[in-house]
Amino acid sequence: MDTHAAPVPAASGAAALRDLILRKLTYTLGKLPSEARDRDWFVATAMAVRDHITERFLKQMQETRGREGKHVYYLSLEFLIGRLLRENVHNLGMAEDLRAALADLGVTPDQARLAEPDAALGNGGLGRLAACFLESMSSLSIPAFGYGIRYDHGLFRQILRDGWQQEFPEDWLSFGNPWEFARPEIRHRIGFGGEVVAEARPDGSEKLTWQPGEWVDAVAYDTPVVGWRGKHVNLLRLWRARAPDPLRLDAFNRGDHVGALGEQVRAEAISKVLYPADDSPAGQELRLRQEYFFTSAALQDLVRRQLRQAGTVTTLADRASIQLNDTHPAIAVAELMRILIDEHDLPWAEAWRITRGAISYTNHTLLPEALESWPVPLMERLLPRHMQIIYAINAEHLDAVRAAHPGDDALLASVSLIGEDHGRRVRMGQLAFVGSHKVNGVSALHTGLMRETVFRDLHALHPDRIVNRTNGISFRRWLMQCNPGLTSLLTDALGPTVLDDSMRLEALRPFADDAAFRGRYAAAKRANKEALAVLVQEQTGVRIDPAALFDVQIKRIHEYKRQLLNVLQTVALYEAIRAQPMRDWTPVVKIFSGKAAPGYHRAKLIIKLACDVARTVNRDPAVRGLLKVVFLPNYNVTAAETIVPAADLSEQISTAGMEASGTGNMKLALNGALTIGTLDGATVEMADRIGAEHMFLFGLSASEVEEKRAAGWHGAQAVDASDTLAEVLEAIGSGVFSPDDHGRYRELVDSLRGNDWFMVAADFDAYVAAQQRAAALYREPEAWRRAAVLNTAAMGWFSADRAIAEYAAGIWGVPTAS
Ligand code: NBG
Repeated sequence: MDTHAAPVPAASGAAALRDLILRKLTYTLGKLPSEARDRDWFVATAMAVRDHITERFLKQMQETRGREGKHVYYLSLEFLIGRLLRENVHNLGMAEDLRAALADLGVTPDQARLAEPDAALGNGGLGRLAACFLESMSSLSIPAFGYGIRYDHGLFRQILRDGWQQEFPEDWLSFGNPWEFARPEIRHRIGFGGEVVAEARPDGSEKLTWQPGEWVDAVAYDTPVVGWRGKHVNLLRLWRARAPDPLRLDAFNRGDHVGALGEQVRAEAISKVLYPADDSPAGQELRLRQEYFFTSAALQDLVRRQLRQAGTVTTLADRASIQLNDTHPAIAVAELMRILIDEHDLPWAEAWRITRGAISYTNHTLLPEALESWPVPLMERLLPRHMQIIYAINAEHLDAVRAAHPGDDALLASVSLIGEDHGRRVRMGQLAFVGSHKVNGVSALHTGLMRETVFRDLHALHPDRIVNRTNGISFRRWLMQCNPGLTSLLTDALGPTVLDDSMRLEALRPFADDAAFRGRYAAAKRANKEALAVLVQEQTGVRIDPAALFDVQIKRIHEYKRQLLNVLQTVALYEAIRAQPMRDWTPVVKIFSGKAAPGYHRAKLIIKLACDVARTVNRDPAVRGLLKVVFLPNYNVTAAETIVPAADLSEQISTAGMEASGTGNMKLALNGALTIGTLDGATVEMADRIGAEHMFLFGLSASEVEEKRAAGWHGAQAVDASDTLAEVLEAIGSGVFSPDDHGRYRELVDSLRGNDWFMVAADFDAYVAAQQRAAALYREPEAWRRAAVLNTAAMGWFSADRAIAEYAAGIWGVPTAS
């Protein structure tokens, strides 16, 4: 047989696609069309589409064999993928064929599409960014692998029971995953625990080797990621944890049926759930096991590829760029050193040169609680050899600092990889910084703050290391697929090349002054709002009027994101309408959606408050037709795809200095929502491009927040100065919205009168004023639409393609083909 034969082509055209889907249904699923459910149609369709992707992938492999260039390895504990059918079909240019093929089979595209589970292997922005980035790497033909964990259960399903968040396990894999290839033959052994033993080399020197006490296997599952116009395919390789032995047969035969499975359960717990609660020591240990598990599997995998392609590890840094998505994979610094030194016998200095040359690190937050550190005793027990290596890296690092700054003990303590503040802990941010050639923040403001705050001293020692890479979003998913109405308007106006080069959106500016275009733009928005109104009614039973201003806040629930500020303003508006019902009010629908971390009680209380306010407001005839409030449960990528195109107003109201970038801000503005926001994260750069006059900016700046905190700010000062705020807090605190439990929000309200850490009270009046400006502009529809068009026009730069091209050029040193 000719082993170089080309792969069998997946026939193209609607009729061939129909036959392929039917074959999948018949022979892979074993079903008759008459018995097939929507889910079966989805699986059969996905498998047919996957054939097309696979064909391209195999051809590409064949064409590049023997001359593989540098690869990018994107290591991320999270990939918030969502559904893939529409994205893949769209990128392959198969949408029309598929519609015709399914129609022939008596199925609508939506029947198949809506049956796809939402793959939620991430929490929020960080994981969604990783998913957008993978798609852009394929679209720019950058050879890349995404590496992560194939969690059995992704982010929990949120149910609101009487306004309280409850978490239920999510089950995205229960009917199989038609996008992935299981690769049982691609398997790496991951060690834990045990001891380090010293042996003498023939030359008398000492060689240290790790003898783990426990092994877990990492098994690969590959999901192909096809880029725009089907140009290039990369793999997302997710690892599943398996025990090397499926059970202890001796114990089983002794009758200990449960104990015989103990090791298997312990091993497989690693890939069981996304983000296990880490408020217990066992939870912390599991989290560290997850991080090491996938990092080690990824590094073993890429080193094996390096050896296969180059025959030596010494050129690894020329052939591999390893991007650490936050500190979760930061143990890579020590693991790569271990592999190079212990397994490939490289001298320390050379191993260090390769490690730093290959690795780079993205920081995604300055919040102290999110900066990872691991107790030294836990590291010593779980990863003893890595702990030795970290000590050795630290010794060398501190020697260099001492030589440059003799006697500066405070500096040494600040830059050390080991922190002494809460017991001895390994600081993963510092480890990632020291082990990388580039460290990046995700917006200009955030990068500046990294240099001034968490990494100030390290930055002074290595002034060229920190660079900025402002985030971007996939325009394919967040414009073309989720908003086909607006997209066809844009291609009509600007030509189809706008689909390939988002900067061409700039040419939309003159259309802002074209009344006929504005009319079409408004009609597309209106249709999207009607679709959202249907979803809202289905999910909450509340009817909303698509003519009203849709004011949207969708993101994780967190005090710094200040959903609370939005709720307070809602209450203020509610009371104002009740007091003066006859005024010329702008009808508003407040739409909230988002999940709170299961252990974050304050965030859950804020959800409850939003729901309590919603119930009171929606029942009150005095505000009927003027104000509605809804909290949509179980926010995920799929829900966002309906909400984003329908929003009029985008809430980006974080305490300045605390949102590293934000990416929802970009999605919403691109789809023509006007931003009400603080000068935080990438919203600052959006304002530079959109023009502050087409946004509703308000509130303290990051430096003003710092100054206020330093001066001992107390929210009571703001309450004393604002009758509106005082009344709102009085109403909430006294139980107007919680008649069943008057005291429910007393403590929450007290915290605003107290140190008001998130500056909710401090920014309240300015926010209310900004909301009034928004409501006033909405009453001038032509002016509003003009601003909306200008928002869309200015957002081209925030494409993930631009962001990835910047990583490629300045961090990875790989070429891009767009
Ligand atoms: C988040 C930030 C966002 C940012 C995303 C992606 C973490 C740790 N950080 O502001 O809060 O947009 O990362 O960079 O999830």
